[in-house]
Amino acid sequence: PPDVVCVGESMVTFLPVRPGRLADVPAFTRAIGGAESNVACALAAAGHRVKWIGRVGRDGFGDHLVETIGAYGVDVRAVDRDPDRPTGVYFRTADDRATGAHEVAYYRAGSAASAMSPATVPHSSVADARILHLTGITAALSADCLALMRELTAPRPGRPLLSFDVNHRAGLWRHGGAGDVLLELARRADLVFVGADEAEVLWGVGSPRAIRALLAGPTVLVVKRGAEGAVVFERCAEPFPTPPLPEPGLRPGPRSSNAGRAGCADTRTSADTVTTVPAPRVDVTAPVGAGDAFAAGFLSATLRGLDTRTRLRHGHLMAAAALTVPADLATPPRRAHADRLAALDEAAWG
Ligand code: KDG
Repeated sequence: PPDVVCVGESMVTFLPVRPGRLADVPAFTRAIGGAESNVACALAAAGHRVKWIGRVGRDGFGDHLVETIGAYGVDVRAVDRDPDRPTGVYFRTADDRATGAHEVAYYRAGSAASAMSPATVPHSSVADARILHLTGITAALSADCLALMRELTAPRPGRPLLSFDVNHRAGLWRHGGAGDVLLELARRADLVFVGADEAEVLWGVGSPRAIRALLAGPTVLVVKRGAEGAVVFERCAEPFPTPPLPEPGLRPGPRSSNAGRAGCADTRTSADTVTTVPAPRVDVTAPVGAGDAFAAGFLSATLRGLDTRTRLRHGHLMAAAALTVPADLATPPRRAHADRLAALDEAAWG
């Protein structure tokens, strides 16, 4: 069975050959995008068993996505092919060096993935995983996709640990509703990733403690604050209902120091443990994909049973790799290298 199942739309991404307005860019290079498959690829590269479930067209771009994501070692056998609807694509401009502004042009309305529904991704297709990873992007794609998200996030016995990245994409929510829908879904998850900036836009709260007050349900809440680092609130050192098993062939890292501490049994009333880790300083080429890489690093270290601080460090390290390339996906540091970096004193990161 897979360690992680990721469900969501993947798209062929077109990156500009030079900076400037979308109107002026003369040519684009092809890459792949899609927040959930980005997480899947990074997790597979880190040595985990991962399945990606999505829908693509029965077209060349669909072939490209399935083949490329499969080449990362992700199980793509459950990807549905739509003979009538096309694979989604999107174009982006380079970030303005001074302001970080960029343009995104999605061509995904009516895409094969927008026709995902509770019928196309039944519970049985995700039930055997240890973690189900979803993002708020899927909720914005269509009414059927929102119904799918509600179905997959509904509490039910035996549901895998639910990991949810809020991933607010303003361009997909032009008709409004993002704040309410994303809050509803995030509150149903066990583990939530959210940027302090997106929480401010969505819910008018930007401080980590205020975000935690709003999102009190999830056992683990990760608030990302860009270059300032990330803070984790957790009700219990181990977010898994059962202790994580070491991966075959993987050396276990440092174990959670406060696993089993009093209060873990009642995750709703026990006090939070708060852990903050600064981000390493990197020269940013493009932030796109960094959030997905962060989630993958954190989930990878979680699956390995590493302690909270080390989970955050692996998140930052994966994100740092993604920040230094123009595309979503970077070659992540090899596990042994990442473990050595994660063991360094944080003062050495800056
Ligand atoms: O996180 C990166 C994604 O934003 C990018 O790959 C495209 O999935 C995407 C989206 O919907 O914006």
